[in-house]
Amino acid sequence: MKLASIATALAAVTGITIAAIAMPASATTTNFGFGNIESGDTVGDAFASGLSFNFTNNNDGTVLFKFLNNTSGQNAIKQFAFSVDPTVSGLLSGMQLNVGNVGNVNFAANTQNLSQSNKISGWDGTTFGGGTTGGNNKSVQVGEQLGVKFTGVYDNILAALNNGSLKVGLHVGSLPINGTGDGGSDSYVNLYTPPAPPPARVPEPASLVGLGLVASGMVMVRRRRTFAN
Ligand SMILES: [Ca+2]
Ligand SMILES: [Ca+2]
Repeated sequence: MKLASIATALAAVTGITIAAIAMPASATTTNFGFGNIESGDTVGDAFASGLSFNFTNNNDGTVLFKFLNNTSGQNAIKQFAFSVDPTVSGLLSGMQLNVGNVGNVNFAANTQNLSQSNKISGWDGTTFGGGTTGGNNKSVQVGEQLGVKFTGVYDNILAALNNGSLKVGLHVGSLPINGTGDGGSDSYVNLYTPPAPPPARVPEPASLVGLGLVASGMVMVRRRRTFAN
């Protein structure tokens, strides 16, 4: 059964239209993980999988980003930073911090450079962001959340995150050093799926056969030369 007819059959049974099935972008919340910055510091690399953010469509022209720390230990998110490519410069505006925070969290706006961001491919400089107002205490510690609200169009923001024109970075402190101290820090960047490169040109079978003949011919020549010597 072809995909279209499966969808039609499904629609007949469930009453869900094909359009609804085919548009995952209409979901109201999307989650993103964070990854390590290549060639950057390694002190916090083991914690990347416990850091994430999600953003939700408030359906009133605003979106809410939530930064989550589900690592373990004393690790504390002390800074977040957005890099917005000039091609999508109007994407997010009217930033409001501390919207729906969980735990003892308080951030203030700043445009401080994200450390190690010089090693992030395509990072355009910190366009806007925020940092803790009180060291570890007001940072996003394990189990806590920071909420940041913007005016913006959800689908456009999702598209920009997915094509890398919008990037999100974190700086985390109080990371364990050699299992003894807790004064390390490291930065992270959101994970995304880079646009697929153009398909590689695959040699046709005929030319592969040709290459094979050339290669075996060269071997034969080499062998003959060996015998001649
Ligand atoms: Ca790292
Ligand atoms: Ca805290």
